[in-house]
Amino acid sequence: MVKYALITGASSGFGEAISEALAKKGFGLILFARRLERLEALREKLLPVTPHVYIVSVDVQSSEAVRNGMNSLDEDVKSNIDVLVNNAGLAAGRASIEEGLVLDWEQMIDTNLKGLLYISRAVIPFMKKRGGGLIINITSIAGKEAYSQGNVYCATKAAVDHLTKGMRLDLLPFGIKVSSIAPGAAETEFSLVRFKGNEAMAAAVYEGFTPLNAQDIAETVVFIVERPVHVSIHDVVLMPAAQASATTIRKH
Ligand code: NDP
Ligand code: 8X3
Repeated sequence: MVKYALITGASSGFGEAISEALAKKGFGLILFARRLERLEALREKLLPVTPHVYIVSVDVQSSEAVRNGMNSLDEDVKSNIDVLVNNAGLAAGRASIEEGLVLDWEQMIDTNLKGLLYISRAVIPFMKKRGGGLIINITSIAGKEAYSQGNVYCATKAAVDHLTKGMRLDLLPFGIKVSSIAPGAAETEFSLVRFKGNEAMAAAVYEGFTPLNAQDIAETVVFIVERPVHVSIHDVVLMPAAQASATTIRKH
């Protein structure tokens, strides 16, 4: 029987790298993101590794879209979800609290926090039924430390950090392990999204030091997934060697 990993935000960055890494470890994949053409390209790329790839265009901000996405999957696929990676997320803008755009706030809260809740609520009953599973929430160093003009993004990630602890308590009786990974600066499409397509501003974030890359996070996911049943990794803070805190970076 194929075991499945459901990965949100699989169309780019960490999610794409995690999908590839888990496929190589023998998992079937259920991949959620809004951009279907990206998911189609990833499924094509993964075909030599596994034929068991289900792609669904889902905007996790909508509880109805999440429900429909789950309903579109065969029962025997949903019933074998062993790993859920709650990765979909974004920072929208960087502004002082009184100047932030309400639409940006809503998108971050609806995606990073509420989206993660909707997905978890949809998947957990299947894990309960099969008697176990593993949930990995992608948080951030921004959830451990607030930084200037990061306010709402930092708050959503701090909320997910705390939510991870609550989920772990609630899911303990069902043998479902809950982990989080809090990365520091990693070069993906994250900054391009944050700065709304401004390539120069995005590139400036990673100038003068070596940031993490998506592969670093994927390898950490694989490490957590491969622990024996009796071991649970609660939280990993994964930083570039050049970054000592959210805002302290040694540049060369
Ligand atoms: P990317 O922008 O490269 O990837 C983000 C992914 O999230 C995309 O696949 C995107 O897919 C998906 N996504 C965004 N909004 C939605 C939505 N409403 N519904 C479904 N999917 C959505 O960034 P990263 O890979 O870097 O980010 C992944 C996670 O890691 C995020 O939660 C981010 O906050 C976190 N993180 C990133 C760090 C970094 O420095 N890069 C550091 C710490 C944490 P699509 O647009 O197709 O929907
Ligand atoms: C992404 C890393 O430091 O830009 O979560 O917030 S940071």
